[in-house]
Parts: sequence; structure tokens; C-alpha cells
Amino acid sequence: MLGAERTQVVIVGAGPAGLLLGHLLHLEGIDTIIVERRSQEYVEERVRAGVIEWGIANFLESSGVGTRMRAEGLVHHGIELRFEGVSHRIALSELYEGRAITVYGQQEVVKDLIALRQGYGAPLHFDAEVTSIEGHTTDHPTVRLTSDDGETSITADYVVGCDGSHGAAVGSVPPGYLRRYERVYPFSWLGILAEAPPTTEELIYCRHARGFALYSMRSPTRSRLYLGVRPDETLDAWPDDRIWEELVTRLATDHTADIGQGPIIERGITPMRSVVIAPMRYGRLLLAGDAAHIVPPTGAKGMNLAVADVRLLAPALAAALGDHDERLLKEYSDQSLRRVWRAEEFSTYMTQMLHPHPSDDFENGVQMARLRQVIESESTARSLARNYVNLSSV
Ligand code: RFL
Ligand code: PHB
Repeated sequence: MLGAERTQVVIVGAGPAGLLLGHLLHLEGIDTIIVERRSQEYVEERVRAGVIEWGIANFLESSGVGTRMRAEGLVHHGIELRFEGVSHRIALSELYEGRAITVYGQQEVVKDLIALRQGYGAPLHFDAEVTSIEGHTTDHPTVRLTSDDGETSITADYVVGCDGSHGAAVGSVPPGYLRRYERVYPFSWLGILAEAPPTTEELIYCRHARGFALYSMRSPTRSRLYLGVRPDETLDAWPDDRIWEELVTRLATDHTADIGQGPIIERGITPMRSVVIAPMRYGRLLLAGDAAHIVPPTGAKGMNLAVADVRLLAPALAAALGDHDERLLKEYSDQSLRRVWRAEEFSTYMTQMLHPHPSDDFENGVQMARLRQVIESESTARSLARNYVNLSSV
């Protein structure tokens, strides 16, 4: 039941950023209310990211959210880069001090965080949409929301917008205070989740003349695959047979068996873009995760950046609320943005190396040179490995 309320921190959005921030603030003894416009079921079933960096996995574990991730997550020590019909293994762990990534679905992290929060009874309201935020530059910002209980409001010391790329937080800031940097790529990703045991042990990033393909997985019985498609494509044009045929064509090599196929249980098309909002703060409104930045998924950085943001933000809010010391909070945006731009750089690099351009053959020549350099130059491969495995926690 939502009535007019007061708390220390209102968190808008129950994605990984919002839920983890709520948990970290709970550990600091700070009261929060999380409001989420979707239902619990929707949030728990939304299939998205899958790759967790080494340092981010360690951080989740040390925050008490790693038990199931450690038990069920798949630890990968390498990835494959496949082009011109040949696969090349990038030995991530050999190239980078034995470190590895964990493949564990974002929605599983979200389920774990929701269970934890509901376990200790902290407020988490689903089906409650924030419609506006006011008083950012006062010491009592207020969010207004609508839910089945009607219109209501919550006043807090701070509001954190963890409401993703289509949220209300950024739009609540008067014009002229936040700058938006954006790049749109001429591709989308068509992603599927299939009831099919993966026939590969490691992720395969594939550049084929017909377009990009990615072979990933979620469990020993579920595969997650993507196709790079034109940005105007819709799902109607992609019946199951066409999806599988295209995946088989793009992923084919002379040496490998066919990919495992099975019923498709989830599908979606996601446009690829890069966005950075700066600064990540306006008065007592802070931004974290996709609300402040989007990366194209080729670098597998989105969820990792969301975790890295709130890892910085939680102690900063705790110092501001507990000791009236705003120093860390003042550094939050600059510190996060340095990492965000590095992730944008890496994600752009991976995207532009692996998605053949439909009409620009000069660009295609450069892409092939980049791919060959990763295979032929150990220092280039090492750099890719470091960025892929651990960019967000250094
Ligand atoms: P989320 O997860 O979008 O959560 C935001 C939440 O806010 C809610 N919301 C509101 N609630 C109340 N009132 C409002 N007005 C609201 N407006 C919005 C939304 O309903 C939602 O629940 O953002 P968060 O927490 O910042 O997390 C970011 C990640 O979700 C995102 O970066 C990743 O999924 C990106 N990503 C990947 N990241 C990785 O680290 N590794 C990957 O392998 C990876 N693969 C991917 C991805 C994203 C993809 N898609 C679909 C965008 C693959 C794909 C295909
Ligand atoms: C995924 O498994 O969903 C996945 C893996 C790697 C990426 C993007 C998505 O770069």
C-alpha cells in the first residue's frame, strides 16, 4: 500500500542498478523505497545481459548476492572470434592473470536481489510508475507516482534515477543542465533464447559478410543467440526457420558441427546505440546505470557499468546522510563518467569490428585489419582481454 511517505533515498527502477543500490544502502543502515513501474513477474522474466566481469562478480559475492551466481553461473576462460569461416580462440584467462568472466543471466541477478530485499522486508513497490520529480535543488526532493492506490508522493533526502533508458528521471531535469551525447549505429540485434543445449563451451562473436552473429548461453539446456539485422527490421519478418537458417549460415565453419536448435522461448529486437548523460547528477537527483548511459551490447558492459555506478554511489550517499559529508557525492559523476567513456570506447571498438557495413567497403577493409590484428598481435589480444574481462572495476 502506497500513501504519502518519507524516506532517506527514493530509488526509481528495480533493474540491477536500483535493486543493488537498495541492497548496498540497506547494508549501510540507510532507509530506501524502491518504486518500479512494471510487475515483479515482468522484471524477473525480462531477458537481457549475460556476461558478468571478474571484478563485478567478486563485488556481487562480497555484497552477499553471489551464492546462486557462484553455484549456477558458467565460468568462461575464453571467447571465440569467428570470421571468414574460421574460429580463433581468445584465451582471456591466459592473457589476463588467470581471470575469467561469469555467464549468468541478468534476470537471475534481479531475482536474487528481489528475494534478498523481500527477505528483510525493505519497501519495494511494483506496478508503481514515477510520473515526475520535483525539488531537485532543495533538501527534500519529491517523486510523484501513480499505482493502483492512485496518485501519491514520496519525499526524501535524495532521489536516485535507476530507471533505465526510457525512464522519468532525466526528463525531470530542466533543460540546459544535462548534456546528452549520442551515437546511433546502423544495426539492431535480434536476440533469441532457445530451449537447446549449447553446442559450444564459450561465447562466439562472429563477423560474416551477411552480418554479425553471437552464440551465447544461459545454462546447460538454454542457448542465447543474436543476429545483427537492419535497424528497420521487425520480428514479423523473422519466423523461426529464417532465424535458425541465418544463424547456421553466419556461424558456419569448415570444422564445426551444426548449432543446436530447439524451441524459441523468447525473442526481441534491440536497436544499438551509445548514450552518455553528463553530469550524472542534478541537485539531489543522482543517476545510475542505463538512465545515465547506454552502450551497444557487443562489449557486454551494460549491466557491469550499472553495478560499478552503484558501488561508488552507495558509500557516497552513506557519507552524505550519515556524516553530512558530501565530498564523495561531489566526485561521483566525474569518477563514473571516466569509466563510462572507457566502456563506450571499448563497446564501439567491438561493435565496429564485428558488424560488416552494408555499403562502405573501406570500412569493411578496416574491420578485417582490426580482426587480424587481434589474432596476430599478442598485445592487441591482451588489451581486448583486459577490457572484456574487467573494464568496469579498475
Ligand atoms: P534497467 O534494467 O533498464 O532497469 C530500469 C528499471 O526502471 C524501470 N522504470 C521505472 N520505474 C518506475 N517509474 C518509472 N517512470 C520508470 N521508468 C523505468 C524499468 O521498468 C526497469 O525495471 O536499467 P539498469 O538497472 O540501469 O540496468 C542496466 C542493464 O539492464 C543493461 O545495461 C544491460 O541489460 C545491457 N546489456 C548487457 N549488459 C552487460 O553487462 N552484459 C551483457 O551481456 C549485456 N547484454 C544488454 C545485453 C542489453 C540488451 N538489451 C535488450 C537492451 C543484451 C541486450 C539484448
Ligand atoms: C548474452 O549472453 O546475452 C550476451 C553475451 C555477450 C554480449 C551480449 C549479450 O556481448
